[in-house]
Amino acid sequence: MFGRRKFLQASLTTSLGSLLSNQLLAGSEKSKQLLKGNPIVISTWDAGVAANKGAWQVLAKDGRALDAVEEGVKVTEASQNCCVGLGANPDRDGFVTLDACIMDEHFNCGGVAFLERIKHPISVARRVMEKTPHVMLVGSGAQQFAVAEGFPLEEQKLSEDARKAYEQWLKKSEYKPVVNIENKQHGPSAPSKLENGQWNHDTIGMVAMDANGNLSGSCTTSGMGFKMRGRIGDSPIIGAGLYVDNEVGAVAATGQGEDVIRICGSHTVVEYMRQGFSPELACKKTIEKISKIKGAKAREIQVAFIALNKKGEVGAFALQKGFSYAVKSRSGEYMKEAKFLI
Ligand code: SD4
Repeated sequence: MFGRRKFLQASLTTSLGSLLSNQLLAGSEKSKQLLKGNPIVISTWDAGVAANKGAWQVLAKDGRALDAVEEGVKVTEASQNCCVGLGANPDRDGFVTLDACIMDEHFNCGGVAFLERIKHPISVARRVMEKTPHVMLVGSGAQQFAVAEGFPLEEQKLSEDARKAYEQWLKKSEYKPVVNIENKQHGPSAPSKLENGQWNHDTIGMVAMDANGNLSGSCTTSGMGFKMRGRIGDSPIIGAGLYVDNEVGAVAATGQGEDVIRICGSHTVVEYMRQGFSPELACKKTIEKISKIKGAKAREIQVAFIALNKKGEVGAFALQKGFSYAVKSRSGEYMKEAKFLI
């Protein structure tokens, strides 16, 4: 097994890519061999640490990246947190609605959006990919499909944390269903930040390379807290919240979904990597694009990308301070605060 010994000698914070970069001859058979046996996974935010451990159960046994990214984010979906899974914050009508998507090394992809009462939307997204001729199912149709596939329909009930957060939010919100309500100038809006100072959204995006050098990715979220009912973010949309091109790299997004969608964010990062930019620079150039479009309003939002290229190099970049990501490989694991633009 090439590289395992060398890899184990590397420091925890050394990326697989920089370790191998001098030895790789891009595109050669030799380089493909070198990547074999060196799986790596990267995911968003603090919850990424536990999610990566879940993914590692698959990757460590030389399993497929697709299985790893599903198992990994299922850890977050099953945990109690503000922003992923059924325990998360609801929409402004008090219902938790979930978005997710998944993509493999062959451009197969599946997504679900506005899905209610299903614990593991990522697994439903995978079923959409594998068992239907479609890429995306939403709302009651997605739920109907999930139930037909044997996913239990969970009770429609807020977690204790979510109930408290919602009650708190309702106190200050003069709730009115207004078109473009997320835009502050149009009326009452969910705050950009929660009372504890955290961004009022979060998600788990994960990309991985397996022992065969194949890439896959997953993304799952409850979306923006207290969002308008029916609102769908970037997370279930292939090319926006997630994109995988097995010849180039894999990317996931987090943050203000609307601003990721409008530039097909994850796809854009992949295309920058195709042009030869490192994962971090590719993320940075995409963030710059968003910042340019938003102008002064860029300060009101957060957007971040994580990226993994075909050489096993990882990188990330955020619009604002405060985004961190988690990486795990055979050389160890670490959390890192991403560089940011403004
Ligand atoms: C969304 N990008 O719904 C997703 C989730 C999120 O930080 O807010 N992530 O916009």
